[in-house]
Amino acid sequence: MSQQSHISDIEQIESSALRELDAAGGLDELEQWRIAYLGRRGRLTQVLRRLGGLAPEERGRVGAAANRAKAALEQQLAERERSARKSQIDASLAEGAIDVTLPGWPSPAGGLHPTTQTIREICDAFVSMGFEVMEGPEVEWDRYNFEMLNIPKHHPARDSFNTLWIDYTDSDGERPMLLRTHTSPMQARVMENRRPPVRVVVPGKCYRYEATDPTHEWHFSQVEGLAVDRGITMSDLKGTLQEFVRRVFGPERRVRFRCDYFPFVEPGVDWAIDCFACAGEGCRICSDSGWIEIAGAGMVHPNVLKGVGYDPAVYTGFAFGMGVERVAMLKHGIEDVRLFYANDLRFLRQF
Ligand code: FA5
Repeated sequence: MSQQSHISDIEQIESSALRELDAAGGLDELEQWRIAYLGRRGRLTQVLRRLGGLAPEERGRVGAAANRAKAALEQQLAERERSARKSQIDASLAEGAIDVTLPGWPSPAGGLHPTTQTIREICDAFVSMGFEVMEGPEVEWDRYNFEMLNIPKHHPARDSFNTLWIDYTDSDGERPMLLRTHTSPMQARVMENRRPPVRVVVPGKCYRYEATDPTHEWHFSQVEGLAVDRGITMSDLKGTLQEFVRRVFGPERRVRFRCDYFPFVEPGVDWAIDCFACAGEGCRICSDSGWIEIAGAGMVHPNVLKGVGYDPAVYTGFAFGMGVERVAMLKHGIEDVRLFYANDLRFLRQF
């Protein structure tokens, strides 16, 4: 092929390219055109590739003609792409013009779960009475959940905690780990790590292998309270809990302390408030008793104090473990504890 025929080949490619470019419509067609002429296997690209095979004296002129054609085609393509993009934007604006009078999309705001709100309220009441707030592990050792609370292995009191054990066996063939059944293990953990005076409240989740009913869930929350110092008596316990009820429920609520047994306190009490639904008359919610128990409490047992290295002849203390959902039920008149974790937004949105 002569130098002249190479050049006329290039001119032909250029003029047919320009004709086709004129006829090309939107961005898709322009892209097809680019691939056909300027792409890796495009017609003009092939010519440029063949330049290397030409004699040096031909290569200069043919190369210059090819490069000029390529620059011209690229420039035309850029102009056409610009105007195609503009028409596309104009069309989509015309089609989806914004109507500023339409209402916006609602963006629902989340809220705190009623359990979280109640934990905060309970803790605030105790913080204002000089307690500090701490947290502890939900997966606990038998040692803290039972042993250090004066509940040795094979003690019948273990049966009152329907325990969920972790499937892990130690070298003695024992299962030493569980989902804590109450927040009381934090009594031992706190006292092990500090000297009196101690005044803490510990909110957290607890788990029991429970047959559920309107006042029993298999997982629920408690707030543990612990105060240890010289000269603390049962009156301090009663006064503190009575003041808590006054702050959180108001002065009209009736409070009942009744003897109860927990191995880690002596004496022990169950602490109840009159039933919100029947005002003490007796109904399904309070099992016809007129009272709803919200906490176990008592004076810290001397064995528990000894176990953490406190001298029970010098120090005394009180402790309580309060059911958070039960407090929320009393405050808001909720009839079934199972509503808390059923994930029904109709219930949750009310708080
Ligand atoms: C205890 O858990 C003791 N650790 C409380 C305690 C602490 C006593 C310190 C003495 C000193 P009890 O099992 O009664 O006790 O539970 C305490 C409170 O947790 C109950 O009064 C109740 O309000 C709540 N509670 C217990 N079990 C459930 C359950 N299955 N569902 C919902 N709330 C529960």
